[in-house]
Amino acid sequence: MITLHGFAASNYYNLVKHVLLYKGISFQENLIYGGSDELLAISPTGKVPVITTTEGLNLSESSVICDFLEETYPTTALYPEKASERAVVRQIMKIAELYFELPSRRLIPYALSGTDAPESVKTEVRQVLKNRGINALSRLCKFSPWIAGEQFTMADIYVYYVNTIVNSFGTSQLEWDVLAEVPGMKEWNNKMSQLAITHKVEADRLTNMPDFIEKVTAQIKAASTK
Ligand SMILES: N[C@@H](CCC(=O)N[C@@H](CS)C(=O)NCC(=O)O)C(=O)O
Repeated sequence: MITLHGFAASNYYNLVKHVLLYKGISFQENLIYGGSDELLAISPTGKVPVITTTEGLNLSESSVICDFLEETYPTTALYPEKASERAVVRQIMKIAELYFELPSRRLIPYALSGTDAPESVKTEVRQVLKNRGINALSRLCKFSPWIAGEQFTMADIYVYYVNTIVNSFGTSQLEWDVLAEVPGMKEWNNKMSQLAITHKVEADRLTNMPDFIEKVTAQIKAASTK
């Protein structure tokens, strides 16, 4: 059986979990946080998520895990059959990661420590979100009804969990409803949030949150006393 290592407060962890649940793959979860030797033994970057496959291979990087799961469990396909259409799905995922997720992540330390990000950081983040993320996703996404068109794909799952970071940290630190800038995205996001699997993943996230916050607060305290 596959083991999914990580913690449910992580959006990357949750997107892989959503894929596992969607495909009906049996898996068990192993709660593990960043910074532990146990994690470094299975994840070269010390980040989650990691899966241990049925052959005992440890694999990290969420998009790589998504591809592995698709190739190993092709039924209930999450990529289109045509190579060009698959590439478009991956293009949406990559752009969302680079220009939505990563700039928004820069705001996480400020939000978690209850401080306001410096104006210079906010300006940079706003620029990447607008000039790259919003503009590119507005051109690429179809929302008819799914993000890449008629078929529900990996990009629907991937971008939904990217958006949890954009929504939580972009919106709070920048006071800006970023998703509203991409025509059709808010309605689609809302539809995604109502799926049964999303509800299950979200319930587990809420259960893990207090433990996660305790860990992060302890880390922030330890770093400030060094
Ligand atoms: N590019 C990685 C990013 C994973 C990532 O940033 N994970 C965070 C949790 S959301 C993490 O493990 N943080 C712990 C740390 O950096 O020590 C992926 O796609 O899986």
